[in-house]
Amino acid sequence: MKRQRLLTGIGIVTAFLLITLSSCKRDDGLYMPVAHTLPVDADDTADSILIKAAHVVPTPEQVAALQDEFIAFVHFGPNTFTQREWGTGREDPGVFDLQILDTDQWCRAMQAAGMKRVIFTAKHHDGFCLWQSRYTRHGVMSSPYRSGKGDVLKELSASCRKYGIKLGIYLSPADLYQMESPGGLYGNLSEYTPRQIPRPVEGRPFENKTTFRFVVDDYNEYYLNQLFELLTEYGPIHEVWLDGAHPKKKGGQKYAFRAWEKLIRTLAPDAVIFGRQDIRWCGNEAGRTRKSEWNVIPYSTDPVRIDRFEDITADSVGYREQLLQARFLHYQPAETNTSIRDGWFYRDEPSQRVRTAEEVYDIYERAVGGNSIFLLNIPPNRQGRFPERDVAVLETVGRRIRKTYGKNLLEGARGPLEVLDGDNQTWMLPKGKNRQLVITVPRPVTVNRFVIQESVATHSERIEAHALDARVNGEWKEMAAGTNVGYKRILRFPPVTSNSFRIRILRSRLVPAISEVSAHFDKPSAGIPSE
Ligand code: FUL
Repeated sequence: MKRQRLLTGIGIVTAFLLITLSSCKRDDGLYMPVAHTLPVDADDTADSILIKAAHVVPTPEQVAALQDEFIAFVHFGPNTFTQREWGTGREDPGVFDLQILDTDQWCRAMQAAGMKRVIFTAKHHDGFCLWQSRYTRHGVMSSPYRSGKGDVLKELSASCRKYGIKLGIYLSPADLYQMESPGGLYGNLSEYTPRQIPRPVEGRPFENKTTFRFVVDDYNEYYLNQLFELLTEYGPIHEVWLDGAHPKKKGGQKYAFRAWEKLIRTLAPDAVIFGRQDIRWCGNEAGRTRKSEWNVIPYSTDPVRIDRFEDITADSVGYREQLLQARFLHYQPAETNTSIRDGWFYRDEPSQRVRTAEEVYDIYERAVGGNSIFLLNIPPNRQGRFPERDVAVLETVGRRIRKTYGKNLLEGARGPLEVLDGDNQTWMLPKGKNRQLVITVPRPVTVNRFVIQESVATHSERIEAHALDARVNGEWKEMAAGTNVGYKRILRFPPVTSNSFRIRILRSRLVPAISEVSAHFDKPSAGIPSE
């Protein structure tokens, strides 16, 4: 729970009030602390549940993940060479016939696109390890790459440092090699006994001397030992991606997630965990986004205690009506994950379809501008590089994002915009029907995008419906309407020229707090809807 206290639902008499949150309190003298998870109690009413929902805020690591906005996914491994999507676990490590690798080129392309972090498949479902693990021979150590001395993750980690990109790891819980090979540890029905993590390996000491003791079975010990290597020897790790897919199952293998979590929180305090309570899957792999992507999510059991998270795939999640059924309210942003290519792994040229820059830019605006994180996969080819076609798309998309969003056309505006800069500065919109922000710029501007952000870190997400008007020929004309806002909403609409704009809040949970408003012009292009 955060110590910060905040305003809960009092009416503000003045129209636009700049406040510093530390000075906020309710007029009845009561405080309601913000939290990342809040229980719904038996005596809660519909109103008090909504007040609670309006106090559920992200952790600092979730805020950082949201602010990274556009991030990269890299699927690489034996599948790149066998041209499969799912390996079998019975591949000879020799198939990973990598001769050259250029992770600097990956990072340059990510940088050109404006991506801030990358999640790398250190181990996919086939169990092949792309780093020099002490705990298996099934990986780069048995491949031709640098005569078995290569370490793909180490090279990527060095490039990330060089280009200022944060690193995350995908360590598939499903492991077909450990399932299928003689003596494999996955589902081997071994006993749960106390084990020391990391298990010492002769001649391969760890610099980090932290040790853990967990009661786990063989596969969980293996997984924890590998997590220890990844989280201590490859620079700060910002995300641990726990994939939910299982090509096969064996022996009723369970995952000791609470032990994994303890190890991750201790060794990688900046990391968010995908697939568990920190970040959720958006529910599809096609780049589709929901009309309203709420991040305050209803749970029937305490998300801080459960270790199995069901996929949330429904069209509507976190609406008012759904919150009223909740036993717990929890902040959990979605990642919109999709691939730039048809499939997660590189297959071939030119038949493997690559998304156009138009498509990627459209998903960017819907995902980032729809309160989620955009995780785009770019699979390296068999020459260890991002393919040229994919790089061209990333460069075009990055240029367009910078061109459109790099400049706020409301600069120099009169009124509340003057007080927008700085931390903890927020517009609290007044209570009642007349909640609106009027923004006037000195000279008319032509715009077709508006960005609105709520102060989610301190005031949660509260806006449920809003509209944008522009003053044209002395009359207000509605240009766009949307539902929730949260971390960020991008409104897209046909170009309009005006020097006065108005944001109307039509429905909200408590008094909404807006931290940022900006207007932009995106050069219209066929294929991207203006909505
Ligand atoms: C899925 C996996 O099965 C795919 O291979 C891919 O890694 C995707 C991102 O997640 O669950």
